[in-house]
This record gives sequence, structure tokens and C-alpha cells, in this order.
Amino acid sequence: MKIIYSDKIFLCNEKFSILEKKALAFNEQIIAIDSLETLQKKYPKAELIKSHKHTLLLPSFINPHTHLEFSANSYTLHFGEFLIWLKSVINSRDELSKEAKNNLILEKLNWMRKTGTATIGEISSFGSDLKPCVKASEEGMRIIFFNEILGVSESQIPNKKEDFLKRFQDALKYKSELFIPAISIHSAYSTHPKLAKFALDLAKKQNLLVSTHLLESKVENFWLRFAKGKFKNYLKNFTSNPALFYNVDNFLKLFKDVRTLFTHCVYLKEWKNLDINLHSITHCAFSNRLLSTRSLNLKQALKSGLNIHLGTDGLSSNISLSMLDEMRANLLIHKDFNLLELAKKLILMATLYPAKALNLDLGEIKVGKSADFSLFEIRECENSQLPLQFILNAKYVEKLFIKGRECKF
Ligand code: MCF
Ligand code: FE
Repeated sequence: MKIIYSDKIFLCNEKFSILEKKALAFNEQIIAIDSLETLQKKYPKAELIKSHKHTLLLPSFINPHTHLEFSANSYTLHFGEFLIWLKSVINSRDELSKEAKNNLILEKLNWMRKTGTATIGEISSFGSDLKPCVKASEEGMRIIFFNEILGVSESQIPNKKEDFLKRFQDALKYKSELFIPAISIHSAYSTHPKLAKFALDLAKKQNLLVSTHLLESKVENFWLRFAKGKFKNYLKNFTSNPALFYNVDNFLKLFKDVRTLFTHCVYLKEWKNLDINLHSITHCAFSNRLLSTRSLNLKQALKSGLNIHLGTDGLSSNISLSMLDEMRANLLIHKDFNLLELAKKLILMATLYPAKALNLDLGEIKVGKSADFSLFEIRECENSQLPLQFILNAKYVEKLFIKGRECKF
């Protein structure tokens, strides 16, 4: 048992309660929240962790959408329009993934922990991220490992299935409480229905989490809604007769009864066709600015009642994997919100909401939840300003605990 004291605590409950001068007693889970005195009396043998600095404690961040295999990107991929970016990905992905060796991915995972992230959802396109992700999970980071499937050509279906199954089974060998194999259906435009059905049947059978990219760009929107636009020509690079596999409704129907994270959804109108209990939206603001002409209308998205949370996407469409940087980007673009209210919402979108989306018992400082939290040094600040000032100023944690275990950097 350990006890940790902090000057301020963000519980990250729906009300966004802030506690002052309190302590947590914890082992793998949070056991009690009270004054330091009371907890020390109750648990006299517990080890005390007390910083000399002025601190804020809050649940560690959850970044449910990364592409670590693209971590070597800077200057290589082309931004400004989705198809230009996609072409640059196809041209450079082999070279980029070769460059993103074990060490580079481990470095990024470590840096994410330093910036307060304890759990990630990694979209694995090739499987070259498996080893470093397993290693990080052994060191105590929580990884949801989404094995990606995609392919548009009928003749390649058997090969694509085989390659996907091999990667999935490799990942399954390392399944643990902190390494959770899952499935990614890349997108409606890139995944043949036979492949999507194959992977989703597996997800249903094994009760796996699913992630997919949806309605990210103007060209994708035009293709899915009208079977028109530049996408058709682009797809001719992969198949002689490109067909529209699904309209938006039919694509969404595939995910009925499956816990799914839909990433982007910038052009989504069918809010009601998503299942409020199982479906959620991962909002990647920085990525949208680089690849799409639009960003998510957050007010409208929240009105739908769906779980909307944040993700960074990969360094293929971002310059940082820090959830703090992503929150700062969000502060700038959602101008139709009160700034102080938005700050609180964004912190929940990096903690409580992605935890719910992934069905993990964490993301909140509450008795019984997993002891996943971080401690940041802050300065004196009144509570009404603190969420905003924290997002503006915080960079690296003082301490990070995952399942009660302190991370060593
Ligand atoms: O989320 C962004 C933009 N949308 C789609 N895909 C990706 C993103 N970042 C990386 N990707 C990957 C994706 O997983 O790029 C490839 C896939 O492997 C594009 S499709 C050949
Ligand atoms: Fe992505």
C-alpha cells in the first residue's frame, strides 16, 4: 500500500470536482481518498510519497489513436489535402516504417509517458510496432494494439486475410492485462466488405475492441455519399474497377453490437445511427488541420450525446504525441466555447471519456478505479483558472503511476 499527497486533485468526474490538500491510498487500485492524516492513521504501514513541490494529481491520459510505425515522419509526408497526403504515404511508408525501428518507437512511448499518457490505442499497420509495444507493456504501459486490415482488390483478399491473421495471432501471444490485442478496419474506402466482415466476425467472437477511420476528408465524403470525385481515380492504382463498397449507413451497420472507436468523423451527419453505449468518436484536431479542409464541429458532436474524446493520430499527421499539445491545439480551434469550460471538457476528453470508450476501469480518481495517475508541478492558482492554466503550461510529469506502479523514465 502507498499513500500520495497532492495540493490539488482533478477527480475527472463529470462535475469536474477539484480537491485540495488531499491524499490517495492505493495499491493496484485506488483504495481511499482522504486527508493525509486520516489515511496515515488508517494505513500506518503504507509508504508515503510526498513531493516538495506544489503539485496537481490527475488521472493519467489515454491516447486512443496513434500510428507509431510512422514515427520517423518529419518533412516527408505532404500536408494540405487528403489525397496528396495519402499518395505521399503510399510512396514513403516502406521507407518510413524501416526508419521507425524498435528504438525510435520505444523513445516515443517513453516520451508519451513523460507527457502524462499511460494508455494508448496503437493502430498497427505492418506489425513492426509489436515488439516495442510489448516491451512498453511489460514496463507498465497499457497498450490497446489494434491490428489493421485493409485492401480493395478482390484478388488480394486471401493474401490480406492471411497477413492480417498472422499479425493478429502474433499479437495475441502477448495478451495480458496491459497488452490488449484489438482490431482496426482501416476505413470504408480502403477495406473490401469481405475483409471487414472477416475481421469483425473475429472481433465479435473474441469480444475485441475495434477502431476505424471515418469521414475524414472532403474527397472521402464525396466518394461515400455520391460515388464521385477524385477518390475513384486514386483507387484505380489498386484495382481496375473501383467500386463504392458501402454508403455511410451500410458501413455503420457493420459495427452493430461491436464496441468501436470511430476516428475523425468530420463529415458525419448520421449521429443517430451510432450506438450511444458502444460507439464513440476520436477527435484528432491537429491531424484534421493537416489533412482535411474541416475540423469536427465539437458543439454539434457533443449535442448528439455520443462519447467524444481526443487522440493525437500518428506523427504521420501531427508534430507531437503529447495529449497536452493536442489539448492546446483544441483550445485554439473550438472558439464557440467558453474557454474555462472548454478546458475542463478537454481534460475529460483525455481521461474519463477515452477510458469509457475503451471500456477500461480508469480515467477517474475514484475508489476502486485502477491507480493510473500522474503528478505535475504547478504554481499557485485559483481553482476556476486551474484546468485552463494547467493545459497552457504543463509539459512533463513529476511522477506517473500505472496500475499503482511508478514509471521510471
Ligand atoms: O489517421 C490518419 C489519416 N487517415 C488514415 N490513415 C492513417 C492516418 N495516419 C496514418 N494512417 C495510416 C493507416 O493506418 O496510413 C495508411 C494506413 O495504414 C493509409 S492507407 C494506405
Ligand atoms: Fe489515424
